[in-house]
Amino acid sequence: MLYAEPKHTPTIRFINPVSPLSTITMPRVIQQMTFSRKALFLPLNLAICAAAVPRGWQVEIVDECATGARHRPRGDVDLVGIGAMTTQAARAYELADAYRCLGVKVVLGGIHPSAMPDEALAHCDAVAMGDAETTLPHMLSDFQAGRLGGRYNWRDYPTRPIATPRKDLLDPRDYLVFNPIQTTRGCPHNCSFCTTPAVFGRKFRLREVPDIVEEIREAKERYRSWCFIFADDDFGGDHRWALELCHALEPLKVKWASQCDILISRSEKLLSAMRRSGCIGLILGLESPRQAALAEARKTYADASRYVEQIGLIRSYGINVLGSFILGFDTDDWRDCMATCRFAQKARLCMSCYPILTPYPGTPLFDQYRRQGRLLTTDWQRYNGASVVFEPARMTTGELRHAQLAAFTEFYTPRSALNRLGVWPLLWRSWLANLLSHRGLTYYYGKKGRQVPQFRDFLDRESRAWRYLREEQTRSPSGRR
Ligand code: B12
Repeated sequence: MLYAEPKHTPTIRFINPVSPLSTITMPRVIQQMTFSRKALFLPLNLAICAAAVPRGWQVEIVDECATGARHRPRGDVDLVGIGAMTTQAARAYELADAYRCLGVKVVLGGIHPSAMPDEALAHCDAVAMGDAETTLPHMLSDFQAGRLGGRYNWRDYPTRPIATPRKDLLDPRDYLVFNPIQTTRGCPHNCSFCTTPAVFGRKFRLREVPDIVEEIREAKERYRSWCFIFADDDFGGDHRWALELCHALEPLKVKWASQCDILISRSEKLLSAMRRSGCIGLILGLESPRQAALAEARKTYADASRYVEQIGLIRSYGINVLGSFILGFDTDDWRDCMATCRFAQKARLCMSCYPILTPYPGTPLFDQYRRQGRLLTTDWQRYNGASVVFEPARMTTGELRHAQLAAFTEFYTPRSALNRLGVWPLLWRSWLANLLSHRGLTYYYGKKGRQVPQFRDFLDRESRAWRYLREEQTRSPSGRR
């Protein structure tokens, strides 16, 4: 009697590496404040990779940010796929090396390997540059034919539509944001610090509207989700398409927030449709209230002198504005950083953030600082927006970091929140977020026995805060100056 060999179903394991110095790994205090959610965002990149795997494969996702433990490589799979933003690169390489020692083939993908394919190839068998929807099917068929290797660049193949992520492979209880949804990909602008145009080009891609509606409908039914984050670079990159999407969202009766550019304020028709479709907030990449800094960042489409008016217009449609600023441009000194914080307060932003300028690999800024010999480190873990990894022009590294911390603490004081948010109408979500941010910051400094950083410390270099800064600078590898 002849027995047929049982058919082997190949297995691919996708891994989201932990990144201890970044906000994707939640600090314990935030875990406690958020009903013990383990990670901030569901790893959308890997859920989409899983959706791009052809039939006939078994797929699993390991998210180190959610398991809370470092994954121990095991040789029980056929192929491993690891995704990485820059802060995750070191751990991604460590995992890739360990799997290859076990004889398991590894592919690396995501933003960092796309920007640094040669560096990544030293740790894996093949690197995916750009969209998994386009590259992964070719990689898997090459793997099965025994010829997997080298670079798979999405630009070399016909582009495929943005896939619907396999969220069923992850546990909703682990994530604060379980339903990030990508509605567009890419960005039509070309800012010098931004990875998106540098790595994915400036072609702005739009997802099929019925696919987005279906993903939301399913999330409502299956996970009882009612609030969604559109994890786009620029939701408003194409106003006509955004309008079409808003009309399709209206009957779903959900709330949503996204990220977009200030040019959204040009179209009141769109703002009104956004509000009707459930938009409650927008993150705007404002970068700086000074035109000189915007010019330096090649953000040529933005006019800082109109920011207050444009923000006011967006807010008049009942849409909250979270402003994202960058500190550390060559034209910034500490007083400019303070002016940025004061601007955010004056513009009555509901929330704001102040990452330190970071020259991500692949960007024109990275090339410029490398040419100028101003990169202080290529320890990618520190490319997290909270470390100074380059030589600033008009501040020391310590001053820049102190200005960032002062901006955060001064923006979120209860008095600042009262001036910005008022008491009526009660913006309870914004109030809650502001109070939690303030509480988190004071708890952090209290626990460390540190004085809360303020801008006035710059005037008193003998203060306790300043002494701490000097000590920290001698300890920190990037605190050379
Ligand atoms: C949502 C978001 C976040 C979330 C968390 C995201 C997460 N995954 O946990 C939060 C708010 C926490 C966050 C924080 C930060 N973020 Co962020 N974020 C985003 C945003 C808007 C969407 C991310 C996303 O889900 N994209 C959707 C997925 C599907 O896209 P993708 O990751 O590119 O994946 C595709 C391909 O790359 C590829 N792929 C990806 N992985 C793999 C793996 C394999 C094996 C294969 C084959 C293919 C593959 O296929 C995928 C599908 O096509 C992006 C913008 C963007 N364009 O991605 C910025 C972005 C990723 N963030 C960025 C930055 C700078 C940060 C911060 C450092 C900001 C700061 N200064 O504080 C922090 C820290 C994050 C960190 N890792 O340290 C940069 C990353 C730059 C870089 N070189 O790493 C981006 C690109 C923004 C930008 N335009 O510069 N972020």
